Amino acid sequence: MSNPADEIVDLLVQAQKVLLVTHVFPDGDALGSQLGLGHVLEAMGKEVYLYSEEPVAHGLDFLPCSDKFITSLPDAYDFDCAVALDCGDMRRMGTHAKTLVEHQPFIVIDHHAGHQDFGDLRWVDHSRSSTGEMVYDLVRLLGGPISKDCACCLYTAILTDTGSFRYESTTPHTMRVAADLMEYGINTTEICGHIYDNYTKKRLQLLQQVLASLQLYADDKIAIIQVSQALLKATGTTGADTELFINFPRSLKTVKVVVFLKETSDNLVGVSMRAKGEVDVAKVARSFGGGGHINAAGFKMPDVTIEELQKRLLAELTPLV
Ligand SMILES: [Mn+2]
Repeated sequence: MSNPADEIVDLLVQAQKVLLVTHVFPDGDALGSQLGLGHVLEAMGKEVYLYSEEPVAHGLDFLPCSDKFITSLPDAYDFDCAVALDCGDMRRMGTHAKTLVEHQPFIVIDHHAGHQDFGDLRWVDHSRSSTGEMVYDLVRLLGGPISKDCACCLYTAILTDTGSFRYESTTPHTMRVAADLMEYGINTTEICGHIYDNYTKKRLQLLQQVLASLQLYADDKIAIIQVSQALLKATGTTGADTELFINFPRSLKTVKVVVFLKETSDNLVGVSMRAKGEVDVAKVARSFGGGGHINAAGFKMPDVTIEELQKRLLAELTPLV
């Protein structure tokens, strides 16, 4: 069987007009991969369209060309190929997922465990730290030029999806790719500053309140935090401001699982889970209709209160820790 990465390279070399998409509420890996590949394809003389349902959120708008995204699909839908990056599930592409995936050929590059197959040509590797790491290897095969801007995007993708090279998915290859990207003259301290030390006062005050909601169970092995719409309103923040908050309870020595319960504006409760070691939170997320990685997963549930859902989750999680 031929390597899907080689087949993707063949398609991209031939293509002139390329559409790049990712998942809704895109994170560093999603946007970094999309932009990183976009920079290379553009340098190869191709016409590149970067699609995202929403404009790039504050915090990731330092990424070079993050202002180039289109938020609606062009009328003339005549791309030579479309590529979905970091999308574990077709539905995660958002409102226009069905239209998007009808495009042929539709290429998928992803590293999510429990990836739901879609598209025509898939390169899915669960062992990879990030889609950014895969895009780097693809770009090497493609032989396209890596600019400093491209290196910044791919480095950000890898940095954010590995929790700053701390998660188990970080391999020697991940570090070599990061080292190679540093050779292009990117300022990694500055990138870390953009990612980690870029809070607004409102956001820090929101964190203060969210951490005040901390509850510990099962001999301090399960930590639960939550945020309500009322709290977002009171602090003048949005759901996007809670990004990475889940990592704070993770710092507790005894903790094995962190649950973050988020009341969303559309009357759903969003749940993010992070685990250390052997606890498989993706399995738990799947039993609630969601998905993710073994130690980073989530789901959304309608018609339920935070309290009810917390009770049900504790029943599932307690035997696992
Ligand atoms: Mn990712």
